[in-house]
Amino acid sequence: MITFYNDKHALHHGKVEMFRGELVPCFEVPARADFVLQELTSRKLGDVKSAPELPDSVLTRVHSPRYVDFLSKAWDEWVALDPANAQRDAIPSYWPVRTFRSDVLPASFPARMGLFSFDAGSPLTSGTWRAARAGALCAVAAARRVLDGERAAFALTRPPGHHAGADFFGGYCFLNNAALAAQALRDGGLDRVAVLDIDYHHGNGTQAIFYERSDVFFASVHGDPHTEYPYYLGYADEQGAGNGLGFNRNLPLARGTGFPVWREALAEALRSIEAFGAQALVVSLGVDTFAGDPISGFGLQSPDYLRIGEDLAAAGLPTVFVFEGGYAVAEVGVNAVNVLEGFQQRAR
Ligand code: SP5
Ligand code: ZN
Repeated sequence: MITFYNDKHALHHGKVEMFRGELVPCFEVPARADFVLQELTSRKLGDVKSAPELPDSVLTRVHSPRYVDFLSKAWDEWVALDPANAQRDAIPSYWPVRTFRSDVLPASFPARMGLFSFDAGSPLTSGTWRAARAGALCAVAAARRVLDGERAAFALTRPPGHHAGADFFGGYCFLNNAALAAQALRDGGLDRVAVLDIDYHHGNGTQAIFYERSDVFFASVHGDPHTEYPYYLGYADEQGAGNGLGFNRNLPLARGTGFPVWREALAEALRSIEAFGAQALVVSLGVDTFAGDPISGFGLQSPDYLRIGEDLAAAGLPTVFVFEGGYAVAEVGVNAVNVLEGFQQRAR
C-alpha cells in the first residue's frame, strides 16, 4: 500500500489545551505520526512518498474561502496582537452561539478565531497552517492514486481532520482531510463515495460537510455523544437532510464497549455502505478506540486492529485511509499499521 506522508506535520506543535479550567499538555503531539511512520517502515508496508503541491482551490472544494483565508493568516494576526504571543499558542475564548451573528466578520482577531472554531482544546501554532495544508494535500494525493487504480492508499498526517467543518476548527482538527479525499474521488469521476469514520469520536465535521448530499454517504462508529466528545452531534437519529436524507448513519456505542460489540457495529456500517452502492471508500482511521487511550473509553486491543483491516478489505472497495486520532503514543503505530496490514493481507 502506498503512503503519502506529511513531512511538515511537526510544524503543528500545540503546547497546551484547555481542559476543565486548566491548560494541560496537548495529547495530539508530533510523536504520534513519527511512531506510525516508524512502524510502517520497519514492517515494509509499501512506498512512502510526499504529496505534490496543489493550489488552495482543492481546499475550497470543501472549506469556505473566508475560513481558508482566516487560517492562512491566523498566526501572523495572533503575533500582531502582541509580540509575546509568538511564544504562546492561540486558543479561542469567545464563540457566537445561538442568537449571535456569524455573517459579520469582526475586525478583532480573537473574535474571528471564535467564529471559526468550537472548542478551546485545539491550539493554533506558528506552523499549523503549513502542516494542515500539507496534510490535506496528502489526503488528496491518496485519493487520486486510488482513482488511478490503486487498491488502497494511506494519508499519514497530522493534525487530524474529521472534527473540522467547512468553516471551523476544533477537536485538534483544522482541515478535513477525509472530506477532501472524498471530494477528490467525486471530482475524479466517481458518482458514489462513502466515508467510514472509526475514530473514537464522532466525525462531526465530515458529517456536517456532506449532511445534505446524496453523493457522499457518511457512516460512523463512535462513543455515545451523550457522554463523549464532541457531545453536540453524532446521535443515531441524524440521518441526513434534504437531498442527503438517508445518506448519514451514526452508530454510537456506550463508553466501555469492547471489540465484539464494536465489530458488530462496524459490520452494520459496512452493510449500509454496500446498500448505498459506494464505488470507493474513505476510512477516517482513528485508533483512539484502543483500551490504553488516555482520553477515550473503548476496549480494543492491538490484535483487534488486524481484524478491522480484514473486515474493511472484505468490503471490496478501493480505499483511502486517512489518519485521525489515537493518543496512546507508544502504541499508535502498531495499532494503525495493524489495520493496514490486515487490509493488505485480506485484499490480495
Ligand atoms: C481527532 C480526535 O480524536 N480529536 C479528539 C478531540 C478530543 N478533545 C477533547 C479531549 C478531552 C480531554 N480529556 C482529558 C481526559 C484526561 N483524563
Ligand atoms: Zn478521536
